[in-house]
Amino acid sequence: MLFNNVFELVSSSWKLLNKSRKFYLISPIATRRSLSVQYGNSALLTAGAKSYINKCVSLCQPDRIHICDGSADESKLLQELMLKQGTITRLTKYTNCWLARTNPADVARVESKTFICTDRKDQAIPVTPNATAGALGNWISPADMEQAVKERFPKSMRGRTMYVIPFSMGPVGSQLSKIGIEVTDSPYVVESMKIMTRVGNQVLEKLQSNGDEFVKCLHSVGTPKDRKVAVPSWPCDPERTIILHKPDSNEILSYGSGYGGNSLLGKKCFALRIGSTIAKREGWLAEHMLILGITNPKGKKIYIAAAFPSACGKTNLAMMTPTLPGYNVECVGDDIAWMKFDSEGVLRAINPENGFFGVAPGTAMSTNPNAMNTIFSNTIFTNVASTSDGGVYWEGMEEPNINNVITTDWLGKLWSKQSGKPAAHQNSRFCTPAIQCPIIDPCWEDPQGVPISAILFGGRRPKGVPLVYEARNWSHGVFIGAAMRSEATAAAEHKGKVIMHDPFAMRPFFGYNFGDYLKHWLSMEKRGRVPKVFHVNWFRKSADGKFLWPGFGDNSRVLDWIFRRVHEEDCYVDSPIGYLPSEGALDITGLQQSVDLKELFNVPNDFWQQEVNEIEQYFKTQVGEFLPKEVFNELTELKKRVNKL
Ligand code: GTP
Ligand code: SPV
Ligand code: MN
Repeated sequence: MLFNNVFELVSSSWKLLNKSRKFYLISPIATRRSLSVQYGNSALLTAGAKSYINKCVSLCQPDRIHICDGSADESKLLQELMLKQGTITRLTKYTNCWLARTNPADVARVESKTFICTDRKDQAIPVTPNATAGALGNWISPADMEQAVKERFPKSMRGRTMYVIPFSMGPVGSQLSKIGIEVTDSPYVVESMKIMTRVGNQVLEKLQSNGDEFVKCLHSVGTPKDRKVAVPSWPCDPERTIILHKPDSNEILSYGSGYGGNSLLGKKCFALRIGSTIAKREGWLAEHMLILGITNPKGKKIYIAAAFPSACGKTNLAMMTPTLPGYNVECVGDDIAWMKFDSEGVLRAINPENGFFGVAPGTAMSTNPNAMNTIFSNTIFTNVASTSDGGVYWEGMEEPNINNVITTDWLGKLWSKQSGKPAAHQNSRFCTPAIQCPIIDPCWEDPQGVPISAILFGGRRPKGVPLVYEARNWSHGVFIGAAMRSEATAAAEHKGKVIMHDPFAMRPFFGYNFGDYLKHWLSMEKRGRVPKVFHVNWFRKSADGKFLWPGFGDNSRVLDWIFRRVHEEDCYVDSPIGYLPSEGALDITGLQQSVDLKELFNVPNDFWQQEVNEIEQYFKTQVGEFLPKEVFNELTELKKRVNKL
């Protein structure tokens, strides 16, 4: 057990006792510090929780402990504190809304500093002679992880309060849900976790009855080695940031960053990386997918899950307003799906989250009115611009009054459109309760989950990839997921617009070897009735660089075709890459702009020959012997079909 080792290294003989809501840290070596629980009820803690907190206290040595109860009073307290520290400002134009400006060096996930720790390297990533570092995740040995922890966490919470956040991923009490405890020194993380997950005493009560099983999540914003905190209102240690996962013991340790997926550990770290390893063990799927319900004009409803890489349109699709008359879309989740076959062989999905941590730029009444109608109460905005009337602003927001107010950009500097600089950071976000979404699905908290009829894969493909095509069968669908590529976005540290491989939109989020992940996906066919699989691309561009497809609400036209295919309507034609909508099958009646359908559905020979070669090269160099033969066979078949083009 890594923690025990670290614990022993730091101070083997410290003990923490719980006496009538007080912790006493007792050291037999002279010093005797008492550590008070300044907030919360420690009597509710299970033995396992106490022991974990004990270890975190010994390691990080905070000055105070705060056990979160998830209440509104607690939020008030922490908001006041963050106001005083300058971490947030109040957005007076709205109700209970806040703006945080981060250290400009801490604005996105850092994939290169994110590691999976297993005994053997090939348990975490495919090991091949020519693999590119980080292409399918990063591995760290147990010894190196221990060293990394030892170099960063000891005393990292000195002078700070340690917050203990008991949280549930998924509705409390659902068979599909899992519990975590995040220990952090950031009140911003506490308030964000209270939006993004279910936090509070009900979770501790559940722990009492579930065998005290929880994912251990330790987070510290840290302090730079030279102790010079560049932005005191947003402490962090970008140089030494590291995000560590130990699937064997369900542990996460994150140091140095307060931002998004680096610090809200329920999200990518737990629900995807640790989640995917638990899912593998228990026979289900933890995926980077939105979940939506769609009802057709006849009143028939299906649920769809869709995997697009970060900043590629999940939130927008999950909340879309269909332009196709008679259709209705409802939102179950916008980022993560946990899916499991029930006893009848139906694939059921829950959204393990409780809120949306959505990309702000581009969010507008014209593109995503449901998001706009969600986010102006009880929301924490991060790195957007603010206006002198107490509001927010970002690129694409369509703010008619923007010229009548003074705007301050995400860096805290006066801003004007003429400056040519973006007002909001490209990866600026809103953190908002899901329940406020006007189209939240009536079953979004159903403990059974919702039945999934179709799975979509997609990405930003400016060239060659049609608007939509359907997989021939399950293994072809798994191949399409494995072969996914997309333009890099600002959600992580990647620069430029290179087309990156991002299989299943999970490249940064696999908790175990991608080859084994593919085998697990292939095995689903034996477990129940698998959904139909599709690939979509809203982002194809014309020669002059304009999007060929209007996207957003008009994506309902694609969902309509998918809906009909799920019901086996004969509205497709075969193509080398999969099934395409047959002539006239894509409903474009009432489309506001003229669309070059020929270009949008073109499958260019030279492009696909190149694409196939690229996929082959990728599989060879990055996945090697770990690639299941079924997936290799799909590639061979595609190659044959494409070469006949
Ligand atoms: P993460 O939260 O990082 O996982 O991102 P996401 O997949 O939820 O992406 P999101 O829906 O926030 O979209 C990211 C960006 O893509 C926003 O700026 C959107 O405006 C833009 N976008 C989303 N859907 C479409 C679309 O159909 N067409 C076009 N052109 N842009 C879109
Ligand atoms: C993503 O990058 O896919 C996100 C944002 O959803 S973060 O929570 O930072 O991972
Ligand atoms: Mn995401």
